[in-house]
Amino acid sequence: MAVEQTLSIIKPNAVAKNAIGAILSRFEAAGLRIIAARMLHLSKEQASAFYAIHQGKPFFDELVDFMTSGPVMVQVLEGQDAIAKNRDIMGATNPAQAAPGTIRADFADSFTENAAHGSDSPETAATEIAFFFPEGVCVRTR
Ligand code: RTP
Ligand code: MG
Repeated sequence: MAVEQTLSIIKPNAVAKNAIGAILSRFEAAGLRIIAARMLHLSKEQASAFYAIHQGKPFFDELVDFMTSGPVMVQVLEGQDAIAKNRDIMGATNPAQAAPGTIRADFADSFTENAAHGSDSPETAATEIAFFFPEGVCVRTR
């Protein structure tokens, strides 16, 4: 296991439910540290660029519409095995298959409106962190 950084997004449906604190608490309780964070309302251009890998797929337009429907909370999580750990805490992409107690089981409304995003590899984590934090992330001081 290595110390990793991963990009996490609390999606618009979970922000609308007032669940930012509840979700961030789960990351912290699992030993992940929030080392950068910002809240923003994505433009169509930003959402399309962030999800460019899914361009052309049947769910793409719905995904972009959803991701631009309200503000999102974006954070960088750091810790041992952070990429896999975050995806475990989120649960399966399809909330119907998400294990009880996971973020998606508790806060998703549909396959598209599934409450959270997490990077899926060290390469995508680096790209996604740079997308939202081009100035870099702050360093732990204690
Ligand atoms: P994410 O990127 O958001 O962390 O989710 P993921 O890796 O678990 O899933 P991915 O395959 O990357 O899909 C990205 C997001 O697109 C929406 N989606 N909808 N209705 C559908 O069939 C469908 N498939 C994907 C979800 O919001 C998913 O998280
Ligand atoms: Mg993905």
